[in-house]
Amino acid sequence: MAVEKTFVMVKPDGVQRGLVGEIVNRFEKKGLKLVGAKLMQVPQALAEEHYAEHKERPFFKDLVSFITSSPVFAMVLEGDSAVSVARTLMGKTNPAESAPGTIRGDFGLTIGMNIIHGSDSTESAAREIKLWFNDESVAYDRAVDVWLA
Ligand code: IDP
Repeated sequence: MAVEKTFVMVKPDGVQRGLVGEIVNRFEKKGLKLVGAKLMQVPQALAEEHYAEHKERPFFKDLVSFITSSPVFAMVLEGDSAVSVARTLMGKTNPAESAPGTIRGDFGLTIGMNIIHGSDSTESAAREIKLWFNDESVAYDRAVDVWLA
C-alpha cells in the first residue's frame, strides 16, 4: 500500500447541519492523518474550476451555486490508500443508495445535498490539493503511526 494524500470537503449542507466534527472524527478514527484544514467561503471561480469536468452536465449551475452558498470545510488527509479509503467512508454519490455506516448513508438523503466531496483518484487528489491548498500541507509525525503501520 502506498501513502497518499487526498482532498476532502464537507459541503455547505454538512457545515450548516453541524456535521464537521462528526465527519472529521470518522476519518481520524479510521487512522487517516489530518495534514490540512480550513473553513472557507468558496469563490465562484474556484467552484467552477473544481467541478470543471461537469461543466456540460445539466446540474452544473445548481452545483456551483450550492457549493458557493455557504462555507465549506476543506481538508487534506494522508494515509495508506487515503484516496480510496476516504471514498469508502463517504459512501456512494447518491446518499439514498449509500450503505448505512457511510457518511452519506448515515446523514444524506438527496444527491443534490450529499454532504461531502472526496477526490476520486490520486490524479484528482493532486489537482484538487493544488487548487484548494496551493499544494501545501503540514508534515508531522504522530506517535500512533507505529500502531497503524
Ligand atoms: P462524487 O462527488 O461522488 O465524486 P460526481 O459524479 O463527481 O460524484 O459528482 C459531483 C457532484 O455533483 C456530486 O457529489 C453531487 O453533489 C453532484 N451531482 C452528481 N450527479 C448529480 C445529479 O444527477 N443531480 C444533481 N447533482 C448531481
